[in-house]
Amino acid sequence: MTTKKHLMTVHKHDFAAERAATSFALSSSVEQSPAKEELVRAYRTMFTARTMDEKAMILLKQGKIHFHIGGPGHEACQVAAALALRPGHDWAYPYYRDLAFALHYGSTPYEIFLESMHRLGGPSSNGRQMPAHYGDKALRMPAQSSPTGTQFLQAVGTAMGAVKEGTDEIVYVSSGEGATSEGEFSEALNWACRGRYPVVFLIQNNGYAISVPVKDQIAGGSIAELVSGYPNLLRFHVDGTDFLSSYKALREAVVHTRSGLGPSLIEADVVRLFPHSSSDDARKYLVAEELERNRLRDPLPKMEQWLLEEGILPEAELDELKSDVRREVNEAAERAEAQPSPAAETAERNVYSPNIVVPHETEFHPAREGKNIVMVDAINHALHEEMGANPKMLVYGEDVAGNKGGVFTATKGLTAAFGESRAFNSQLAEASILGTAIGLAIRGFKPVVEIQFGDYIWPSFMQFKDELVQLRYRSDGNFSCPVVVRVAVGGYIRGGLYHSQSIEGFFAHMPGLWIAMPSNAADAKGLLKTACREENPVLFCEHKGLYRQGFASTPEPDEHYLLPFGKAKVKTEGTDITVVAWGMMVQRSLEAAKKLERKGVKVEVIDLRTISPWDRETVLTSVKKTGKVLVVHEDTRTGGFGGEIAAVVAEECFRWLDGPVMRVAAKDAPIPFAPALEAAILPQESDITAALEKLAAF
Ligand SMILES: Cc1ncc(C[n+]2csc(CCOP(=O)(O)OP(=O)(O)O)c2C)c(N)n1
Repeated sequence: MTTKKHLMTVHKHDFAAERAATSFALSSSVEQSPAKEELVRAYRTMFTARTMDEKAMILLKQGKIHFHIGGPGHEACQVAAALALRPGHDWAYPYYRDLAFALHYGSTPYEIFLESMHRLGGPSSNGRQMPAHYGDKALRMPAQSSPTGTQFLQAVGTAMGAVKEGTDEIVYVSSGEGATSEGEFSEALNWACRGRYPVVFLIQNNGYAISVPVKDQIAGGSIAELVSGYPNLLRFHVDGTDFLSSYKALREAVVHTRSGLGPSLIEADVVRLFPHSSSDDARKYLVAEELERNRLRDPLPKMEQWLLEEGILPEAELDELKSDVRREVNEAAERAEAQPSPAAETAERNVYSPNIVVPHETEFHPAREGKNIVMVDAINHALHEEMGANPKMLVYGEDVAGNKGGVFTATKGLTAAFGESRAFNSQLAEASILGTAIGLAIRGFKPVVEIQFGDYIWPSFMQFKDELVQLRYRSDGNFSCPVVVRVAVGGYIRGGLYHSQSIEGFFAHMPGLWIAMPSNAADAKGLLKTACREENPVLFCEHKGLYRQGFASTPEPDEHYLLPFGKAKVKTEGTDITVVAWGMMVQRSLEAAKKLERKGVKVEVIDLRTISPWDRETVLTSVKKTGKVLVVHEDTRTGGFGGEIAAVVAEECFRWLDGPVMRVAAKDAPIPFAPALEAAILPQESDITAALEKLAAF
């Protein structure tokens, strides 16, 4: 074998020169020192945070709180960040160690103790989230979750929204150095740098992610160095235990980012003076000398010393401040403890929005006479109409923009009609699509995004499960993100293992999410228009085998036609057996029903239309009439949504049943490419007919 010479010229990037030009050195153009009273206020917050962390450990021992994750050692850079921002104008996505940030940004010790003690009235979660997950609507601080790293893309989405609205708001997002190893961090930086979006990333490097040292986490040991190749990114690497250095960097970053020049990243070297959390014992992985070294870098005595030396805070005033803060913290804890915890009856509140925007089907008027429309065009028209009606609606995803209009043309013409700011391409990253959409929706946009294939939705799974469907719940209704995710699903198109999957069963397992799966053009249009108006997040499954299918084409409903979620359609009435189906399986079931009809068996076929919520009433009423039921779905049998329907029918209709509750579904296998193999795995009309014959015989 001959060794090929490298044919590519590697472009050498002069990192050293670029670094000198764009970062690390602080410019003198920005006012760099806060006023004296600001310095005292900053110290007061740092001391308050520390006192609260210590108090939390006492409350923990007393059994009054059950978990604590504190920020001792991180206070200086956090307060510096809050001081540099404009609370209530800017947006903040703090992380669990950001107690000092939250306090200086406007949260009070009382409010934070309410959350630590899961009491009513906390501004973040009303007793739903664990302690140290900050949030407050008035402060534009979305109630935080626990996954390390999901906050980055949401922050980028919120920043995109600021640019779209032409404001000078910026978005603060923070994490430890460990969280930067999550892929979403790189996706967020890429997106923020591509669009010069106003995000300030504060990475607080305390040397450890629980027990994992930086050397096992970050190539080269510094995240500010590692990201040096990103264009438009202003970077700083500072001593985060030093308030003034931190403030100078944060202030310059904020001024730069607010002026529209692009995002900034500050790596603040800090120390973690407590174990990772109250469940951790740092002595298992930190030697005594290191603990001592960390103690010597404690930001609090450093700041205190400096304030004394500079004569900014004389000793007597310092002592008074400290006793004041201690009293304030103790009182706040006592007041919080006296508040009630949420009642059990409220446990299911705000899983879904209580407000149903489209409760009934509107009258069907055809858009034009005598012509059918295929499903993909009906979807396209729904998007056009809804974007026209709602200036806050955005459409984006992979390949959706311009003349291409998506790989299935569902978004054709949207960029031409509504401009690049409202219909645009995303980067090829599904978590990015979801994460940014959440950040946009939080600030009032209506993102209707596209995931190209259900088979590739999985990188966005954590944004779905832990964020999209839980924000309303975890903030007890204070925040929501009613994003619509359109996704092409399903098989029978010779798409092989990775262009054929059915996904609704996985997503049906997510309380908080609505799921649609229409079987024809008119339903697709009516349901998608509803999805664009509703307040719950929606997964809109579009069967790509139906996009241009003749039997799924229908007269096009006009722009006023809306179909509610949770209302099934009885496609053919019958008295002997009920079939429950959705998506591609509706047509197959109707064909099978015709065959049975010829044999004198009257089959009632129900098109479920939406999986979540699903129309129990129509299904149960039908089964009580027929006494027999067959659930048909394209997804694999085990764990498919049919199991859920079967279980409910068994529970609710036991007395009416004259035969076993049966299912037809795909075999428990991937979907192969070769025609004979594909046909052997996916359910066929003959399988449905056979199952109906079996049921009829009971
Ligand atoms: C996605 C995800 N994986 C794992 C965890 C468990 N976890 C919580 S905090 C943490 C370490 C984070 O370290 P770092 O980002 O450096 O922040 P630090 O806690 O050191 O301030 C881990 C692994 C999580 N919350 N989310």
